Amino acid sequence: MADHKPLVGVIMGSKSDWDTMRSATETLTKFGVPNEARVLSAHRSPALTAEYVSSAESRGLEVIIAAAGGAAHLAGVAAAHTILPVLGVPMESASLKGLDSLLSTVQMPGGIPVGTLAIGKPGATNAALLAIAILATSRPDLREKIRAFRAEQVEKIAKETLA
Ligand code: RP5
Repeated sequence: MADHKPLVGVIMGSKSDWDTMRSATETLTKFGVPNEARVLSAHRSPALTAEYVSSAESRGLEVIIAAAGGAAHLAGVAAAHTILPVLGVPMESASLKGLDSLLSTVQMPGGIPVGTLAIGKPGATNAALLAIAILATSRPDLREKIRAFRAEQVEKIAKETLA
């Protein structure tokens, strides 16, 4: 993409989420989608989080991906501060394996939506793919890249052999 201003903001509650959330930024970058990643906590840095999300639209971001674990409020808080689509990724947690994160992220009250993906890396990757699909509604070049990616998956499966 000619313009390198970030289109997708990937935020996460802790640096400990980064190992998982790399999958989101790597996927976005693979599709040539400019992105930025930040640690922002709904609980530990609420004002910074509100400031980042409130200014996201005016800075040119079109989608926000928000990852958090445990009492995972980041995606919901982000959605409360912007009309941009917010995709939530529940992080796998040590005590409850991410079920806590999943329920905290997915159970939004009617009126403020968060599109919630799967727990952990599959969710991080799919959040990026969904963000790309959202951007692709008005970008034919991205639509072609999604088609090519889907075709690659078919080709890979078709070639599988079992010993
Ligand atoms: C959440 O608490 C973060 O998103 C992370 O998944 C979890 C644990 O954070 P750390 O204690 O590892 O910083 O806010």
